[in-house]
Parts: sequence; structure tokens; C-alpha cells
Amino acid sequence: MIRRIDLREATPSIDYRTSLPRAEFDVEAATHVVRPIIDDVRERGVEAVLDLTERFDGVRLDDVVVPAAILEESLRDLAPDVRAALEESVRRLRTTCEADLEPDRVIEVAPGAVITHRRVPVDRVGLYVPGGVAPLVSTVVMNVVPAQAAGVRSIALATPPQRETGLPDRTTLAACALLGVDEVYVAGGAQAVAMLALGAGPCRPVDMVIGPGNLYVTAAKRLLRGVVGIDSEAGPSEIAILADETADPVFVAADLMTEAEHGGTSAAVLVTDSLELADAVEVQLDKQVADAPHGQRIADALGGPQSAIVLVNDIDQGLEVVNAYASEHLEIHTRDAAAVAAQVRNAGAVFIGSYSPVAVGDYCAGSNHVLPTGGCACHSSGLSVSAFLKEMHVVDYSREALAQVAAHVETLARAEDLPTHGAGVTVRFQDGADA
Ligand code: HSO
Repeated sequence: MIRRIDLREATPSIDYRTSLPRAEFDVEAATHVVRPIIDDVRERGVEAVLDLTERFDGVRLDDVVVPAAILEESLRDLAPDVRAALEESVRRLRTTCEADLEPDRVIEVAPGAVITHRRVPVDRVGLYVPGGVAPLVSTVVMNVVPAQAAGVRSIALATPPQRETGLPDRTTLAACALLGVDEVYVAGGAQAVAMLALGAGPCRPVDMVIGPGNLYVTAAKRLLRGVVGIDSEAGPSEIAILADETADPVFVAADLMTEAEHGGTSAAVLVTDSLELADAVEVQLDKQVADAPHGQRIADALGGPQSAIVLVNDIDQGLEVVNAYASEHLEIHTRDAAAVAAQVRNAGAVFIGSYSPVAVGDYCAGSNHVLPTGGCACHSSGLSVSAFLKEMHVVDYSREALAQVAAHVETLARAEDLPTHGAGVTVRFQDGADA
């Protein structure tokens, strides 16, 4: 079901990034499909959104707004165990987000010359929550909580309709109500991203669009980046596990399957120096996939070219492989797992030992599940409050402090042949200028 890649004989000069392929996710190709959709929303506004909803979601709506009464009703009808789980998820994530908030930094670079790094929240954020294979209610929590903690004043959320009701998934709506998000639109796909970014009908344009989605949603975010800020481009889910012979094959198989459950393009990669573990995990995968309710899509993901059991000589080589792969999620099931985890440089999130499974990170760990995919963990971070904070530099110099540096400013202005820049300082110290 899952292929093997044997790197035990690899030459030292090998580039491990090319030994582990990723699933096809051609965002650039999708931009050709998405560009006319964005243009349509730009030109015809909400009418275009309603027409595109009919075309892609199969329902004709009169309005894109989800009424407040529906949001309240969805929360009232929410099963108590789901509500309790969502509340705990919110509580834990809020705790880490609030701990992340830092006061402004005030730096005196010379006497009377003060620079303040002020962190200012983005004013208005648009969150896209997909319907797709599964209603990602936890995605509401993972995006809204850090935005609120950062101080974002206005959050608009868009999520697609269900064909039968013309309304979004009820649990998603309940999560919105629970978090106090009251501006919710029923719209999906690229047209929803365009509506948030450009504004349409009742939806005012946002400053930043966040949230996961399929290829077309991602292509829309790529095309609209610059008009708005975006969080990241979310690709198919990934898990890598670095394990030695001390790992429990039952747990390892279960965790490979966790992310594979998102669909056939998800990646599940086990990197191990133990042939016995590799064999035992394969046996477990056969057994557990057969029992899994979504066994087919899990099997598709495990059988795809993006998933593999990778054999290495030792954990040091394994670390080189996982650092090159830069997985969205990385679990460490080895002796001294914390020490091994400390050597990880590239991963969206790292899960240490047998009792930190990726599943707790997806829902309730207190960490964020919006993480860089497709190898982007080598340069990007998961979502956190800082994604919603702009750092504004505030310059506050006294007359004396400016006098001290005036000659340098004038010299550099002359060196660039921008004398008027220099004059902006000189004018303040000429005879007759206010002292
Ligand atoms: N694993 C997904 C997030 C998620 N999992 C939502 C379950 N629900 C991407 O990291």
C-alpha cells in the first residue's frame, strides 16, 4: 500500500529534497481558471458571487449574508460535547496566543533619539472556511482566536453553502457564534476569496484574507496577494514521522493515517532506521486502514507517490531527511525524542514522543494547526498572533539628537544626489530657524 524509499546507500552529496516527491498541486495552472472569476466579482459584485455560487455549488441564493438568527440557532442546537470540545480548544489556543503578545519595544539609539517598534493589528480580516471533504470547524478556532488575540477589530467569514439547505455547515456556524464572529457570508471557492478581498454587496473589502482551501481558493489568494495580505498558501496536508526501533508501530500507523484522512493528495512519510519497525508499521497500516471509516481516501493518500516509508542508516541521517523535507507536521518517536526534536530546523510543528500525536495538534493542543506545507516550513511559520500584527516604527528625536546626526544625513543625501533630502535637516538649524 505504501512504497519504500531506501536511502541507506545514498551518496553524501544527495539532495534529499528531490528524493521525496510531493503531490501535484499546480497553483499556477489554476490561476488561469480563477482570473476570470475574480474579474467577474470585481465587475459585477455580489451578483457575480450569487451566479458563481449557482454554477459551482448548485444552489441559487438571494443573498450572501447568513442571518444573525441562524448563527444563534446553530449555537443553541450545538451538541453539548462538541461545544465543550470547542471551548477547550479555544481556551488552550487563547492561552498560548495571549502569552505571545509582547509590549511595544522602545529603543534609545542615542541620547534623545528614540525608536519605538509598535505592533498594530490589521484592521479587518476575511477568513475562508472550506466545506469540501469535511467541514473544518476547528479551522474557525485556529484562525479566529489568534486574530482576536492580536486585536483585529473586524472579522468577516465566508464558507460555502450545502446543496440541500443553501446554508453553510451548522457546526461551522455555531463555532462562529461561539467566538463572536457575526459577519458570516455564504459563499465558497475563488468567488468567496474575491468577495472578501475586493468587497461585494454587503461585504466590505478586508485587509487580509486567511484560511485554507482547494487549489482554486489558493490560486485566488495568490492572484489577490498585494491587493490584500494573505496568511500562506495551504497545500495538501502532510505528516512525517522520524522513528527508531523504540517506536510503537500501532501509534505510528495511526498517526500516518490521521493526515492521510484529509484526502488522496495528503502525504504520510515515515523515516526510520529500523527495518523491523517499517515492517510492523506496514502490517498495522493494512489492519487499521481496513477498519477506518474513510479507508478509501486514506489508502489513496498512502498509495500516492507523495507517501513513503524511507529507510535510513541512523537517526542523524533521518534528521537530514526530515529537515530537507520540511514537513507541515513532524512527529519524533525515538529514544531521547526531545533531544532529537531540538535538532529539527524545518517543520511547521514538531510533536515529541508517543503522547503528542498530530491529532491533538489538529484540535486541542494549544498550538495552531495552520502550518506551512509543500516544503515552505524551511522559510515560513505557522499561524500565530504575529501574522495579524504589523510592526510600525515610530521615530521620536529631540532637537539635540537631530543636531548630533544632521551632518551624516546631509552627507548621505549629497552622496545620493538628493540634496533636498539633506535640506530637510539643514533647514532646521539655519539662522532664524526655531530653537
Ligand atoms: N490537519 C489539517 C487541519 C485539520 N485537521 C483540521 C483536522 N481538521 C491541516 O493541518
